[in-house]
Amino acid sequence: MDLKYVQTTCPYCGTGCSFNLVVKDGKVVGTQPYTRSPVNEGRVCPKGTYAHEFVNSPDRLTKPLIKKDGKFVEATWDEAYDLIVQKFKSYKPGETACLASARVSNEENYLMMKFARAVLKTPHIDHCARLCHSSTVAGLAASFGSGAMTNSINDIAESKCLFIIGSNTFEQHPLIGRKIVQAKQNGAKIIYADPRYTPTARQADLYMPFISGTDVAILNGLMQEIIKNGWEDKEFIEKRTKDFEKLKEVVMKEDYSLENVSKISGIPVESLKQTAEWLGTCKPGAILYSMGITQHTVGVDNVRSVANLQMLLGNLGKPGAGVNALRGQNNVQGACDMGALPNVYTGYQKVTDEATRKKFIEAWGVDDIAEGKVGYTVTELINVLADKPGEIKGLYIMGENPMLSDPDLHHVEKGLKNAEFIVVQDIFMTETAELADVVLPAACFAERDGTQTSTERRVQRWRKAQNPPGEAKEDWQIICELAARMGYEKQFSFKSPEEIFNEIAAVTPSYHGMSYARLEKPEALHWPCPSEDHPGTPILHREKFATPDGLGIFAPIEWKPPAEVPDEEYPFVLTTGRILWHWHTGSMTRRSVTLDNEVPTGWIEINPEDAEELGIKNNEVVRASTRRGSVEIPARVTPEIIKGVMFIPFHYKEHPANRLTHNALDPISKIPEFKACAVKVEKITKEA
Ligand SMILES: Nc1nc2c(c(=O)[nH]1)N[C@H]1C(S)=C(S)[C@@H](COP(=O)(O)OP(=O)(O)OC[C@H]3O[C@@H](n4cnc5c(=O)[nH]c(N)nc54)[C@H](O)[C@@H]3O)O[C@H]1N2
Ligand SMILES: Nc1nc2c(c(=O)[nH]1)N[C@H]1C(S)=C(S)[C@@H](COP(=O)(O)OP(=O)(O)OC[C@H]3O[C@@H](n4cnc5c(=O)[nH]c(N)nc54)[C@H](O)[C@@H]3O)O[C@H]1N2
Ligand code: SF4
Ligand SMILES: [Mo]
Repeated sequence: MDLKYVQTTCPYCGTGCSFNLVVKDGKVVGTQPYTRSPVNEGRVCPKGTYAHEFVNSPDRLTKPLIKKDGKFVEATWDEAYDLIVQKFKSYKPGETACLASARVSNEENYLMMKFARAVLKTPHIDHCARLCHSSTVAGLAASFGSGAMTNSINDIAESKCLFIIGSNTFEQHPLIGRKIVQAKQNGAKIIYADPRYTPTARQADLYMPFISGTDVAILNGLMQEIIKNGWEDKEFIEKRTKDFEKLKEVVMKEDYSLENVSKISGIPVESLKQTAEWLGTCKPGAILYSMGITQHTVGVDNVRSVANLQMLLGNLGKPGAGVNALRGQNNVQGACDMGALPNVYTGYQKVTDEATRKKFIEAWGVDDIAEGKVGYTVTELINVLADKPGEIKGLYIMGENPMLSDPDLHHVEKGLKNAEFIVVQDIFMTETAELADVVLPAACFAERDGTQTSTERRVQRWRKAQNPPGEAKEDWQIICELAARMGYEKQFSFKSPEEIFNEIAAVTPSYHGMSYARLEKPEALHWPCPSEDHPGTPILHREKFATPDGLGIFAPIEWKPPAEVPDEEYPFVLTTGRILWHWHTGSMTRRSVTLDNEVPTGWIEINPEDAEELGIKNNEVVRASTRRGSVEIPARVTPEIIKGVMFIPFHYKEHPANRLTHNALDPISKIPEFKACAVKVEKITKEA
């Protein structure tokens, strides 16, 4: 028997834990702790423990598939490539769009970005960060000049006060949850605000349930109370920030008195007072947030309010402090860093800057690339496909499943069906792949080398443990082979992920000093790492912010309700999200026997008082409807959700939450309002 251990990083969440894959006779059969990673020190959550289970699933795609007369038939790679090239060559620049993937490596996202801009010459490239932290990227860039998590994961344990709002850290970033426990053991106060009493709430010294969509009001109220008590950091405000007076004008309004905020949010005045006092007097303090803050039509406003609060308290640029936006997918930070976004090249270099465009034309050795305009975001792309048929004709989707993950699935389906030609590159036959014309079988994380960048900007290695199944190929190889057939062999002549990484480092200032050799050590490197002798940067904004004048910018923000609020017909707020055991659209975790056995079906959480009014019992199958559609789904009647709000996890294709959600977008970040829309719930009366 041949047994080996291959160290790699987890393919699930942005925490970036490491573990060993156990390889027996050439096949991945299990995981074992890798104790030298400073992130998780050998510990992992259940998804990490069972990350091997989907790898050799019998459902893996093993051959290219071409749809003929509505049915998929197996094809050779040559046949698949020929068809794709013939179609893609027939479209004008801008008639195609690419979706990159937070599931694949930096190298592969970089190549997808290069393929879109240099080969297809389209400005339309984006990925699921749009649905996730686009509000963070836009909001923090406006406040601090840079849109990433400011501090490191280990740093969280040093905090004296943790304010967690809109992040269910213990289920969604479990090994960051461990740092919360460590901070608590070190005497930190833990404050948790969330409409649901989640496993994270159980760790809190103070838990504040509230109505979804009232975050700005809460944050403004807290700032008013802090200023009234003189708890603001006057020196920090004076030396490091500007526009404080503008902030004050808004937050000191009567609208944001604790009494008014209590009425809007449902949080008792006493809890708000206690929170303000702990925030104001227990320093340094850190904020942890995630989708509860970002996924709103006011997502950018929410993020800027969080930034306001931390600047007010002087909680930036030092250990134990920070605005810690917990990035979701394993490599969503990296996919953004690689420029798989419609407005930037790698390292957030703007596409509208002509000098930057020239730099990439030269670096890539091409005559021309996509014009220097901002392309469509994922959410706009779906709207264009649905409402202006013919404008976008060809789609290349790598490692995303919008037919379950995008808002308002009827609308998504209409859009995708309007596309003339769709290529999906995935490891499984997904709901989206079903609508494709060509499906390309990809290798998974365990089957390739590469790098991924975690939420704390730490760039870490993936290492190949087994060969891909059947004829599946690594994503980077597929893109290179396709580009070569499109006439760009020279520009895509990479022989290994390391060669691609070296090109990334050359064109990206924040990755400039990185190489595979330097990433070998267990702690790897945090960007920015501008030169070969630079140690990397775990904490941002130490001396100054990344804005042109180095000052952080306060933004006066007024509270606005969600785009759709409850009324007589749809009397409750629907919010959606995740659970510990499953991952998004379930393509991987629902094929993981252990994980799927834990929680094999979805539900809608309903407060007991609401359930009683509706005459609904625990476990009864009910109909939940919004203006977009209906699902039949078991009710979970529980006091763990605030009255007036209901929650559905979006993992289950049997009762897809996104048939109900709303495609209303934040005007700046274009993120949809996954966290609040109006819903009604009815008993299903059996017909006689
Ligand atoms: N197990 C597991 N872990 C994951 C994922 C997964 O699918 N499964 N996905 C990963 C990804 S991509 C991401 S982005 C992260 C997301 O991580 P989180 O943001 O922590 O997860 P969510 O469940 O989407 O939402 C977090 C919380 O927001 C609360 N919430 C609802 N409405 C509001 C509101 O209006 N305001 C506030 N402040 N809070 C509200 C919800 O009750 C929920 O507890 O998780 C990552 N980790
Ligand atoms: N209602 C509601 N909807 C939401 C959210 C919410 O909170 N509520 N959250 C949103 C957020 S934050 C996110 S990030 C999105 C996630 O949305 P998606 O990214 O669309 O969801 P995933 O299920 O993670 O899809 C990833 C796909 O990549 C495939 N894959 C995995 N590994 C590889 C690989 O190595 N190569 C290739 N080619 N494919 C691979 C998987 O099989 C899967 O089909 O969902 C969003 N949708
Ligand atoms: S916390 Fe995240 S990175 Fe760590 S093992 Fe769990 S899913 Fe993987
Ligand atoms: Mo996400």
